[in-house]
Amino acid sequence: MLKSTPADARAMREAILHHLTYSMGKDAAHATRQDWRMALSHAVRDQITDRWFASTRKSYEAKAKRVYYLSMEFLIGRLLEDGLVNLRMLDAANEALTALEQDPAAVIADEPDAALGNGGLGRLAACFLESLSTLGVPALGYGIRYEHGLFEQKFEYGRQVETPETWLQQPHAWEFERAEAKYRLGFGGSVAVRDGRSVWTPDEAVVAAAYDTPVVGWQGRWANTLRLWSAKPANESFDLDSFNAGDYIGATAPEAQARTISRVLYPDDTTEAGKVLRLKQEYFFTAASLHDIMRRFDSEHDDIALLPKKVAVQLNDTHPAIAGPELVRILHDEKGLPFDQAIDLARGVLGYTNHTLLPEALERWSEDIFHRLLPRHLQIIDRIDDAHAKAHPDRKVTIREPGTVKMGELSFVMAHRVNGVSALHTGLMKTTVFKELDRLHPDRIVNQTNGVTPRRWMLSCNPSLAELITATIGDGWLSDLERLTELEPNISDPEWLRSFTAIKRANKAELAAWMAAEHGVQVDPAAMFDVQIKRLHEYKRQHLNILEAIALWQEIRDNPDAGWTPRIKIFAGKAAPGYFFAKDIIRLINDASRVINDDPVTNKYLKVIFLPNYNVSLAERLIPAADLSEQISTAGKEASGTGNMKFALNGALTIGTLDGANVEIREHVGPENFFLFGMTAEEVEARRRIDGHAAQAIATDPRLARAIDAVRNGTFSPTEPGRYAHIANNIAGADYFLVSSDFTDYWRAQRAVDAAFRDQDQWMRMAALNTARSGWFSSDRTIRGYLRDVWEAETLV
Ligand code: GL9
Repeated sequence: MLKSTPADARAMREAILHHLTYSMGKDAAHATRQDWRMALSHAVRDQITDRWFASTRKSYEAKAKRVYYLSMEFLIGRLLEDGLVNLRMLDAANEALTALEQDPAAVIADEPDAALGNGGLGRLAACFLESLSTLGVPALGYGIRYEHGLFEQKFEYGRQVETPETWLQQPHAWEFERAEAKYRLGFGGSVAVRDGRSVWTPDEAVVAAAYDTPVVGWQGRWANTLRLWSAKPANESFDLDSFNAGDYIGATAPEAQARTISRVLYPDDTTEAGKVLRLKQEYFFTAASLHDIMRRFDSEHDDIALLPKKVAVQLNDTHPAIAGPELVRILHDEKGLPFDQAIDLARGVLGYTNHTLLPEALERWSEDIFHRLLPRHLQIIDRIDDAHAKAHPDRKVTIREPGTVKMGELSFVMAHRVNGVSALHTGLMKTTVFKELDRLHPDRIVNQTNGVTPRRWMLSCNPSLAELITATIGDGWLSDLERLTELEPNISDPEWLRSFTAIKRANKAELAAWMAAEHGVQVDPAAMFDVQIKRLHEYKRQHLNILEAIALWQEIRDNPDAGWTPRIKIFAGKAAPGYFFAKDIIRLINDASRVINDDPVTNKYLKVIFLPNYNVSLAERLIPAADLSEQISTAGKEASGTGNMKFALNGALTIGTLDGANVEIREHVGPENFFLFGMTAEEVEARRRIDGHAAQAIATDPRLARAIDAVRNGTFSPTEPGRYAHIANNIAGADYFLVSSDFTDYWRAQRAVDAAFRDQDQWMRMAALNTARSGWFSSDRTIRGYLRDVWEAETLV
């Protein structure tokens, strides 16, 4: 047993060598980079495990209320560096590895990115887990252990090509398989009434097997568990008869069938295919989690009425919405509680977070599929709907409609609190999708503006800036991010500002060197790094950004000597495989970048780069090096955004619309340190009602007209001139996302950005003010808000 704490390099070195020998079975002379990475991971894991046990013991001793975060997605990225940073062992590890003649950065980067999420929703879940541990809240995250996370993206001739992600094919040290935590779950079958009780007899079963990953908080004071479920066949013994008869594939079919459930993360929730499988995934992880939660509750308490006092279950969007009827089924059908009491208890436990108002993302299931997979749940949902009708005779909203089950309404009715993720979004929930339900339950909707963990999104990804901050104000900011305001007086000190500027410059130089080495593109670190990184979606308007780049390119060509501000436009992001318009936007950006970057007249001033395979690790590389953060969604569409917060925290200025959390970011950093443009959510609604709004906008802006023409006439696709005509026609035609109508003001704001960037001192002051005033956007603050307003739970450290 290793007793020493490897905070010093010598102890760390011993721990690494110990694990290299006894966990990896290698000696240093023959160890691969992966062996070193695993040995280091084990050394760190030992430290985490002790703290993890201590936290679990404390939670049981205190009989504390536990918070359960149910999410289809946890976009956790790499864990080794996170662990090293939170345990403050990074320096020791660096020193130890160097002494062992290993490159620490390469060893850390050897870890596969756990990409068990699509975007903001999944990354938020990961930040929340880290903050729950930092704050010492007894909590578990529950999700699915997908064999294949989000697809990998490559470009072929500018086109997105998807290949399967295979994170589990490389070893990692973080999860513990829990042979004892297995639950059998049913699908299909029939419901019979016996002795007045409904009994569901499924005709298909799978087993959910638990894999636990410890999540350690800042300074290792607490660690919680991320429990991911893997689907296994209910009947482990495989079909020996088939096998003996020579049908080797047939013999493994039942196993393959069962495992399908946890095979892949859905690349979005709008694809038609695989509806049945998706509903199975949702029930699978939700039901397994609830059984686990109830088992833990029953082992600690014998009064079921205590449930809402001891258990808080948060539904991350509607994906786990089946938790309502499943909990009612457990309490009523299995435990024999009266139906109304079962509903009340379940509602006392459940909270629901809405993450989007986009109609296509608000889940609805066909009655047919539901009936086939979950016949008892459908009956329960009907009774929930009836009970709601009885309590509110004048209600004008139902959970069920002929042929459909509406999961948003179900989640709302079954939760005691429903929250939005930014002030604007929460307000819009009340006036749009949940208007009627808000009228019936006026206290149910609350706001919890999103946040991000400063441990990963500053300390780990931007160590030099973190060091400057700590040297200036001490390290209290890491657990109390609003203390960053103490930086403000220093910003007027020229020497301090020079340090701040030098760090941004060095981060940019590092990114430039990486882009040259990995992607063969040369950029000048003195140019403005203008970054838009997020999933591809029309509402996020990457096409507005590229249209502005095209117009700028044309303008520079016309007048090359007008003193342009050099700019590198960097894009990254994945499009859902079935979202063809979004994929065409990627291709357009790639095609345009080739033409623009090759233009000797303009490429001193403008370059466009689309980096492939955006993921958490790439975000960690880009954000510290950004000057300008593009947050340009059509107002009313981006529920919050969280990238916007990471950029501001790392000293990038935002160009953005009044959408999602941009509104609150602007209020915090000050309107003079934020480049605002575009219509408000209200103006957007009014504008859409004007016939020919796009044509009107184009008629008054020749720059816009010319840029759209270039897209339409094949300037960027000379071998296939019509390739992008449909994009041009969309922007000039129906233009639902109002690219044309916001273009002129976007152009104006961009030129204000150019002018501001030319005064580097002033720009850097503004950048530093963004850092100093972003403290409110810590996920610690968000979690405190949930604890107070939704979970009514306490912290134990
Ligand atoms: C999202 C919203 O679109 C974002 O604005 C928000 O910041 C996050 C977290 O609350 O949730 N909702 C949603 O469905 N996604 C979000 O990012 N989508 C993905 O995660 C792909």
